[in-house]
Amino acid sequence: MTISLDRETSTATSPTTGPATGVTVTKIGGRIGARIDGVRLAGDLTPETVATIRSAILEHKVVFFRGQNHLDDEGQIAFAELLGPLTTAHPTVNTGSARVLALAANKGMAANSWHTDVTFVDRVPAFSVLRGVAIPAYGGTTNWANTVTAYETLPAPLKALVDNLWALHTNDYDYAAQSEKAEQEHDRENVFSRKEFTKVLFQTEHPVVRVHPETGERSLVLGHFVKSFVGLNSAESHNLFQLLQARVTKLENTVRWTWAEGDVAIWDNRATQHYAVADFDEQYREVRRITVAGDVPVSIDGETSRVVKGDATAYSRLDELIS
Ligand SMILES: O=C(O)CCC(=O)C(=O)O
Ligand SMILES: [Fe+2]
Repeated sequence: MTISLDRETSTATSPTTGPATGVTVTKIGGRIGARIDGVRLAGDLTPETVATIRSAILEHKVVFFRGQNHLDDEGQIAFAELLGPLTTAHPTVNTGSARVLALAANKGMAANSWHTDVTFVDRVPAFSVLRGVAIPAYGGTTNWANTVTAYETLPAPLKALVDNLWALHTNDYDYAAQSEKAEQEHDRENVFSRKEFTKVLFQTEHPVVRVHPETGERSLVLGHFVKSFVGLNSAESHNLFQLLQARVTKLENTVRWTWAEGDVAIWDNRATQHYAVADFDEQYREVRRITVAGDVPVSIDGETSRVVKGDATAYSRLDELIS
């Protein structure tokens, strides 16, 4: 297997070269996103290359690799394991593999609303590694938002409001409020159903502001799994959620990726939300996700998230985490 670490790279777009030779990290948005070139993703990357990739993810929140068409599920798993121990594919959904969540759709998809992955459990994943397997000729882009800059740019009164706020997250969230035809789409062949998604009920209270375990940055923990804010009624929760989410998803705070087959996106799930756009008509689209385990969020005051319902120990282990 060739690892093209010593490849010549262009400096035309002023990329910053990391300590790993030939690997370039090129920023693609003001607040979020970078493309990494000069790496052939695999399980045998050098520690320097892994460190360069990890620090690029932590800095830019989502990174993109083009041309990783050599990867199959095993290769994707072997690479993802370099970032830390993996979770199972999902706490409730099984798409035929212990580690791989295949998101396949030819009409709509489950991910066309803003979310952070799997926030309904206590141990929120650290990283998601997503590979483009079948990409439609148009549409089907994915957007990411930076939840650290969303927090940092809040005006002082809103910071004061969220600093002590907690939210209840659940996998039995309000689907109808997120998508006009969610039920129809979820019931289609190849798209996992709401019934499967909620076959075990999880509820967790997370601080709305968590302190990132690796960077120390504060980020907003919101997204579509939020059901309500602790101590607020549902109307108040709804209004406050809209206000805060609008801060997260403001376009200047996001980056949009147009996929090609063989692309890999990796995001820091502790510092982002994402949204896959369901605008590809009847075309087939398939992406596959491997998830790297993360720890239990900690508030500014040092309090950890509280499980209300459901046991996620089979999904993800808390020992052996790299961070
Ligand atoms: O389909 C996509 O682009 C993203 C799907 C998603 O939300 C995920 O992989 O976590
Ligand atoms: Fe997702």
